Amino acid sequence: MNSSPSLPLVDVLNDAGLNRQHVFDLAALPADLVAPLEPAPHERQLILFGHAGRRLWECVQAEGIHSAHPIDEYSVRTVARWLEQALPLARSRQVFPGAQRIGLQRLGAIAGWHRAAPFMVGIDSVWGSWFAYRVAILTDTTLPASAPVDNGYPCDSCVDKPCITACPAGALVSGRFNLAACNAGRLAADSNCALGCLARSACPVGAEHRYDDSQIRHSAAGSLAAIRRYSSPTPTVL
Ligand code: B12
Ligand code: SF4
Ligand code: SF4
Repeated sequence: MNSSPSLPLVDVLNDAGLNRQHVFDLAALPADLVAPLEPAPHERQLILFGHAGRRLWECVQAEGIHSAHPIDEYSVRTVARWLEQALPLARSRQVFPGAQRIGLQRLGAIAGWHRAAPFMVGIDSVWGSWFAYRVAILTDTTLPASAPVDNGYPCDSCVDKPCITACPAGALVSGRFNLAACNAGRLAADSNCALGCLARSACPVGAEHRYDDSQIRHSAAGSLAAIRRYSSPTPTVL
């Protein structure tokens, strides 16, 4: 359902909550997706690690990480540990999280993980929208490339589409996601979705995998801060 059978010691990743993995041959990916990563000649594959469901956040909490980006810190550390055990001879370079802009949802679409819900987060019939992309590395490995998964796409057969009516900003009503309306809705002083997308939570698919409230607030706070930076009339100097 998630795991790439081509990865050694995949249970280590699954147990750690990084329970979605996909191995891509760089040569088979669209050139414009790969180019920003500037692969070196020896870098032949991209391995993408994601999480689905609640396990990852439980592990982050259990490790008591209190940095500004606890999920990234945990995920990067976990992949590094896994690489040492599973592929000790591999040369690898982390490209996400990182400075490069990488189209994670495009990679997800190729892996069979991503088709967009009306609120633009990827969704499938197993996990609902409760999954995300955590780490991507380039490697010199020659692992078997993963086959795309097909967990089904629930939105076509969803008659009532409760996500659309749950959005207080009406950002989904036109049939095309209105990012400006979403941003304005979240930035409003009386917003009730600034720290958790009500459309996402209204979707019944994969509800059993819905993140813990503290994880929802944590992730939403990150995207809210990004929206504030984009919307600020004064450029933010980092
Ligand atoms: C910038 C960004 C945002 C911006 C705006 C998005 C935009 N205009 O593109 C803001 C800050 C608003 C945002 C919000 C959120 N984001 Co965001 N975001 C990103 C980021 C960093 C870059 C997207 C991008 O521009 N890519 C560049 C293009 C070239 O890549 P692409 O894959 O080809 O482009 C796709 C996206 O741009 C997407 N898209 C277009 N418009 C919008 C609008 C929104 C709101 C989203 C989420 C996607 C989206 O469609 C494109 C084709 O698939 C990605 C991570 C990444 N590196 O991809 C996360 C990412 C898309 N976000 C993610 C999430 C979870 C969210 C939030 C739910 C976070 C939260 N808890 O609040 C909210 C969405 C709330 C909502 N719907 O109301 C996840 C989605 C996971 C999934 N299952 O698909 C990603 C992949 C991050 C991750 N590590 O997993 N996000
Ligand atoms: S409520 Fe229906 S249309 Fe909306 S995301 Fe869920 S399955 Fe898709
Ligand atoms: S964050 Fe709020 S405004 Fe944006 S899609 Fe979700 S419910 Fe609508």
